[in-house]
Amino acid sequence: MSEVVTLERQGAVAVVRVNNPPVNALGVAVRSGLQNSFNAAEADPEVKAIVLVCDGNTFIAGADIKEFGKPPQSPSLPEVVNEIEAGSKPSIAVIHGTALGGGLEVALSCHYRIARKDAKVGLPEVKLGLLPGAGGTQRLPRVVGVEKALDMIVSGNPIAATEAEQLGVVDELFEGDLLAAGLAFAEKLIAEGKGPRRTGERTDKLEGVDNAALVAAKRAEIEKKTPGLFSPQRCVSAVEASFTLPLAEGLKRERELFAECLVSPQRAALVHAFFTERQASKVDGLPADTPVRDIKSAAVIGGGTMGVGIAMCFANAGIPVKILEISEAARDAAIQRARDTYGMSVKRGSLTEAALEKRMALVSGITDYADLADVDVVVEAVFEDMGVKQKVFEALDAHCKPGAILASNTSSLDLNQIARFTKRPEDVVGLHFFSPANVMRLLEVVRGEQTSNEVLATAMAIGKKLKKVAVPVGVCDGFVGNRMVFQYGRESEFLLEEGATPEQVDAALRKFGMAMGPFAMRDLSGLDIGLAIRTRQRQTLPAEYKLPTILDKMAEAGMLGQKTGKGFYVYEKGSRTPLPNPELPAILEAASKEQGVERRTLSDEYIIERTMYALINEGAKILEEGIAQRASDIDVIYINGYGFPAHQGGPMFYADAIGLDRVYARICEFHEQLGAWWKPAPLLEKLAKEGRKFADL
Ligand code: 3H9
Repeated sequence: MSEVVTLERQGAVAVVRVNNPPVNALGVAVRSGLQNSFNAAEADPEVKAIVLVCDGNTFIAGADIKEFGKPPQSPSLPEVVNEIEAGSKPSIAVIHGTALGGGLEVALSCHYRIARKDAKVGLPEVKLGLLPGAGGTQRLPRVVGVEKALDMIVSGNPIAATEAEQLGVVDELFEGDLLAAGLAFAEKLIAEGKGPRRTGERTDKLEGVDNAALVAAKRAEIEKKTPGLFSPQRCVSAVEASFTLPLAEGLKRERELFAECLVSPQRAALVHAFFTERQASKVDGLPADTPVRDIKSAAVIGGGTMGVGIAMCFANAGIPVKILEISEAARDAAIQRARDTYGMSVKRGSLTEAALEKRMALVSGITDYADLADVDVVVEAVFEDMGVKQKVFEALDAHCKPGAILASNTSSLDLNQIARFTKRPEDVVGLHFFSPANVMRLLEVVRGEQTSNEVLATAMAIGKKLKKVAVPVGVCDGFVGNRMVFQYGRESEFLLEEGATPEQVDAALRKFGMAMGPFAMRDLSGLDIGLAIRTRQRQTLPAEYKLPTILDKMAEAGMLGQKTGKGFYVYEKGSRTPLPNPELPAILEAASKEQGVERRTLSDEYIIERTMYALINEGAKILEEGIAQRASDIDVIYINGYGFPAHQGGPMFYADAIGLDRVYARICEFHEQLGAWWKPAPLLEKLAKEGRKFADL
């Protein structure tokens, strides 16, 4: 018998134990181990009930994602779960941590389920471009009804154990020891003479409800919210089979739909996004035994939107945080801003009043650098001006204790120069949060030329503690994300000057999957943002690097976006709904004329090429310069910080999927037609000519 699954007997109860770290995924060894153990327990005349329990932090967290795309190995999971359900002795799944995907499907094939109070259960397959493929779409509706099953399967979001109990997904909640709880439940079943209770045989929850109407409504909702996604509609089709077909045929239909998802490019992209997000936290060349400093307290310099958002991240993680401002009024305003922002979450129902008070108790305001003497990490979030940063870092150097981490949230300034304002450049690191910092998951951890390994490792650990996706990057103008988005923004603006409208560009990119179009995004962040950077670039860039002027023209006319009610779109008072800006066509005409460009019709495909290939070309340069460690880190940055669709895998994965030879050839054409900005990255040229991919690096 496989050692990842063991079987032992405790009186009349057989205990099947899974021990496959880190998350007890259902690789082939676990599947065959489960099959063998349940068969052996079935065959043992002394056994009256079977308990399934897992070692480590969690129950089974799903199929082994690493096996997708490889030749299938027997036994398959559907085979295993069908056998468990068919068993003649009552079986009990004892859930702790998370029972996800195939893990919940195994639990649903057991005849009873109990869960530790802090556990979660769910079917998150849709987030990987799949659907539950081992009976989840047939068994869950039989337990919770079609409406709730559709919600869980199409959203992929897990539910807490308490809700699972209310819904009947689990029979009982427990606290404390897993095995003791499992054995007690099993002995109770034996004493009461209870036999198997097979989910697949139930039909009560499928009756007396207009399930067809629920399915139609869900389809319409998906069509509206995520029209470009492959697997959600198939999830619905699979659930539909639970009430239109007998179990065996429903399971067959589920398998067919699962197989369609398995070979879809979106599944490959989403699995890439899953693994690369985890890989990004690993810093190449950083020894595994690098010590990590203890972070028990924090401070933020500057109580603007960014500073307060960063302070909230620490408070959310239970770390006391001070906000330093220059005056008492500014300090009090910062504290109020934090309270108001939490207050909005309370209004939305995502935070309780008590949790708000608990978090606010961790946030304090100060005006004196001397009060920073005891903090473990300081994040500077002041105005983007080197002179201002110099004053802050000199003061930090004077007041912070030895060993404190001095971090800058700069998004474009030279971190190495900032570090030199202190006598301890090895303690200086960049922590580049994205706005709103308390919401956005991405954190670029900027490694300066003198940042020590210990400080880098601690900065990555801080990212994890704050529940961010922390990605290490090197020093350059804009680091990875903003350096690339500059290329994307510039091309979008050129497209307007060549004949496109903001509506067309935004719609094309949203159809591609971007969370927001570039112009709706510009209106949100404000057209004056980056004005200083553009002015500096105009002065320093060689003459052949032309910049679009549309943004500056609009900013000069006072069209700053949502904050002035007018930008690329107009916004009625109190509304964020973009409406066409009637003054824009004349401004676009004038800008085209000024650039000497004849306005023409541009296709959506062309819009995608211009914007995406600009990202890819810059990404290749960033890789070559070593600013990002891996192509996949760039993907992680783009997905988590810039609304890039995970189902396209990130810009570099997208390039690999198209084929670098094709991308390179098109960039060469653009270079010829559009000039200097399009000079192909040497790395892209090399890989294209060698027939390789970014993923091969
Ligand atoms: C499925 O079940 C299909 C079935 O319906 C049908 C089949 C026929 N496989 O996230 P963490 C690794 S689809 C392989 O950092 P946490 C992960 O890469 C599956 N590996 O920990 C990482 O490795 P490393 C449905 C996996 O505590 C390590 O485990 N299930 C898997 O923050 C730790 O992961 C899911 O989609 C896996 N399934 O969070 C659940 N899962 O250390 C996916 C994790 O080398 N998993 N790894 O970087 C999760 O959501 C989280 O990992 C979990 C733990 C919440 C479980």
